[in-house]
Amino acid sequence: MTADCVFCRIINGDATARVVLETDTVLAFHDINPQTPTHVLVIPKEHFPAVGDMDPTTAGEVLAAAHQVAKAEGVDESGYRLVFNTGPDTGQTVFHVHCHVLGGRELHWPPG
Ligand code: D5M
Repeated sequence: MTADCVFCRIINGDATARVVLETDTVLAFHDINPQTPTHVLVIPKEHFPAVGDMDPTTAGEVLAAAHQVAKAEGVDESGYRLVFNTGPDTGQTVFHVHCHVLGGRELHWPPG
């Protein structure tokens, strides 16, 4: 728990979110500023600043949950994209690692 972290506040119930999935170790909720019809964030409940800080077990749990979210949101067959913005070049704004689950429309490649 990091006091000034918005995602830690969601985990602790001190801030609200539209939760999609919760396990003992992971929480998934709708992004406040959706970029695609499906835009859900999957986060570990433990505070890690970025993807490289997670241990492999936690990283695996986040990925498994992301796929479960895609199924629950009905985009697992049409397709979805998982994104971990990491560092200044990506515009990462929240330094509690989060996996963006993006889908529900055709996504361009390469990304902007
Ligand atoms: O993206 C951080 C993402 O987190 C961005 O898409 C907005 C989202 N966000 C920020 N605050 C909230 C709350 N309170 N609820 C839901 N979603 C939120 P990044 O990868 O760091 O650029």
